[in-house]
Amino acid sequence: MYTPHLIAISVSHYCEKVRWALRWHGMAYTQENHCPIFHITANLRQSGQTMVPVLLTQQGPIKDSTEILRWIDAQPSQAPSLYPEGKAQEALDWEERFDEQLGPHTRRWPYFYLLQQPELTIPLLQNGIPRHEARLLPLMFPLAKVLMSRSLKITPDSVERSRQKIDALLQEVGQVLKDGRPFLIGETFSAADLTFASLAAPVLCPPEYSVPFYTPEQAPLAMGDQIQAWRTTPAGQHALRCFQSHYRPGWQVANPV
Ligand SMILES: N[C@@H](CCC(=O)N[C@@H](CS)C(=O)NCC(=O)O)C(=O)O
Repeated sequence: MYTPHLIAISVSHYCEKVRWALRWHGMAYTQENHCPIFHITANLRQSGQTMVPVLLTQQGPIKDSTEILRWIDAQPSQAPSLYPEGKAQEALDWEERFDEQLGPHTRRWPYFYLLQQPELTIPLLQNGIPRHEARLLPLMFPLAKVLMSRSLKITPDSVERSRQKIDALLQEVGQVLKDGRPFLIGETFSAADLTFASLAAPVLCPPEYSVPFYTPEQAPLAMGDQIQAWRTTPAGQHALRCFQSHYRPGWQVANPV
């Protein structure tokens, strides 16, 4: 019996989305976590490309968090489907929207602040990664900072645009929830809520997240204030509630392995 193997960047919110789905369905899996840059060789070797998450399965590597969720959801499980009958397309539409329009911005916006704060960021990236990566990371940090700023296209203007996009999407989600529905597609928790909560996590810092985030108090002032403000929005509250009530912990890690 082949156990699926997850290749991840430990702090990545797209990887958190997959971890959440694996645990939702109680699926046994093994995993390896890397910090950015170091993930490249391990991933290239095993899946032929660099982006994570990747789930290695008996059928081969599955890339892209949405493809992975759909594969996990199609396996035998006691848990309710994340794509409920009759609402599957609606859940998938939300999921794809969050993947494309939320995830990139909730990554760029915090990294703008974090890459200027090695004392906060290095321990965050060291969670769960191999010891040799953890030891090399402080030496590599200046290079990682340049490469990540470039690949995430971090500039003061792009960061402000990301802040506005996060704001707009949180407002839209708040509007949808205004009729009192407990979840985005109605009465049932689905891939839509799971994706929204996972991908919003870097700007809300839920305490349940697999990797212990910075708290708003530890973050630089402008960042901490914005996190506090987003936490109090109806959409922010919804994401935090999903973590409290529908997140199945199982991999909390604080040290290099
Ligand atoms: N659409 C992809 C996005 C995944 C993604 O952006 N992954 C980032 C980490 S958060 C990544 O692997 N970046 C490094 C790289 O591309 O080499 C998904 O849903 O899985």
